[in-house]
Amino acid sequence: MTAKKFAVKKIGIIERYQEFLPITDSTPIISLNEGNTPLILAEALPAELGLKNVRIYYKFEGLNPTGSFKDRGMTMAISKAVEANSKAVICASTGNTSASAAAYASRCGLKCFVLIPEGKIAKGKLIQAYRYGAKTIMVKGNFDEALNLVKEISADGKITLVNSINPFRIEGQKTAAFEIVDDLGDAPEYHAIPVGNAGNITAYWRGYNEYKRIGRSETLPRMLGFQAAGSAPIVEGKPVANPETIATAIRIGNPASWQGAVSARDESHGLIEAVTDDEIRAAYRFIAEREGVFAEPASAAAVAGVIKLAKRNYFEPHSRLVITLTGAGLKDPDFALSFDDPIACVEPKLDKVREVIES
Ligand code: AN7
Repeated sequence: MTAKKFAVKKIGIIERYQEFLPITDSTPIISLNEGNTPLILAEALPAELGLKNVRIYYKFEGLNPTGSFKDRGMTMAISKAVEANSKAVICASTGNTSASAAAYASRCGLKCFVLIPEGKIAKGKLIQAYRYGAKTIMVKGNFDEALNLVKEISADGKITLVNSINPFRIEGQKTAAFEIVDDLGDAPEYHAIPVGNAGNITAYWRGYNEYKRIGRSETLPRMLGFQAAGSAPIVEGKPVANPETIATAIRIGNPASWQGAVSARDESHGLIEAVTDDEIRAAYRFIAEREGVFAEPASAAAVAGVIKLAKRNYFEPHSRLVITLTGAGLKDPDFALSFDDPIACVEPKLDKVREVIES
C-alpha cells in the first residue's frame, strides 16, 4: 500500500507571496491557509446602478479562516512574534482583529490578550476571541481608548502588540492586492474599501504599488475609502471623540494609519467619503438579498459608497471596480435580526404555512 498523495496543497499568504514579505529561513510559518479569497463578479449591483459597462467584483474576505481580512496580517504578525521568541501578544479591537489574533495565537501556543469595547462588538467576534482561548477583557470605553491602553502595556516589549501599528500586519494584508492583480491580469481602475483604523487601505495601496514596480501590473487603481458618517475622522479632518455607527467594526475616531489612508487617497487620485448608517443598512441587505453574498455591516459601507458614487456618475465606462468585503455576515447576528421584517412563526398546520407562502 502506498501512502495517499494529496494533489492539492492549500497554502497561506506567506508561502504564496514569500518573496514580497519580510521573512527569513528562520521565520516559522504560523498559518491557517488564509488568503486566496474569491473575486466574485457582481451581477445585480451594476444592473441596479445602470453601470452596464463597469465590471464590479467583490473581493470576499469573509472567506478567510476567521471570517475577515485580518487573517492576512495576523499570519505575518504572529509568525514574526514567534520568530522573535515572544511568549504573548495583545491587541485592542472592534472585534475582527481580536478574533484573528486569538486564533493564530492558539495555533502556536502564544498567550493572547484582547481589549474590546464593552457592548460594541458583534457577538460572533466576541465568541471567537473567547473560544479560541484569548484572555478577553471588555473595556468600558471605545476602541481608541483600548488602543491607547494596549500601546502602553506593550511598550516595554514583553508582550507583542498585534494591532496594525505592528508593521508586519500591513505587510501581510497587502497580499490581497497581489491576488486581485493575479486574478484580473492587471490592477482594476477603482478599488473601494471601508476605512476604520485605516490599515487596510494603506496595505492595499502598498500592494498595488509593489506589483506595479516589478511590472506585474501596468496601472494603479483609484482608492475609494468609506467611513461611517458618525465615525469619519479622515473625512472631517479631525479625530472624533465619541464615534458612533451601527457598523461597529469601523467605530473608530482616531485611526492609527491616518497618514497612510491620506497618502493612498491623494497619490491614487481617489477619495475618502462618509456613508450614513441607513445607506450601510440598505447596501448590506442588497448584497445579501440580490447577490447571495453575506458580508458584515462595515463591509457594506464600501458598497454603500459605490452606490453613492454611481449616482453621481463617478465611474468611467469600460472600467473595473473591486469592492473589498472585509468580513463575513455571520459575525453579527444581532445586526442581521435588527430589521423591521419579522420571521414568520406558525402552528405546525398546512393551512398556516400556506398562508405565509401565499402572503
Ligand atoms: C470588517 O478588528 O479595527 O481600516 O479592531 O473589522 O484596516 O481598520 C477592524 C476593522 C473594515 C476597517 N471592515 O479596516 C478591529 C478593526 C471590517 C473590519 C475594517 C475593520 P481598517
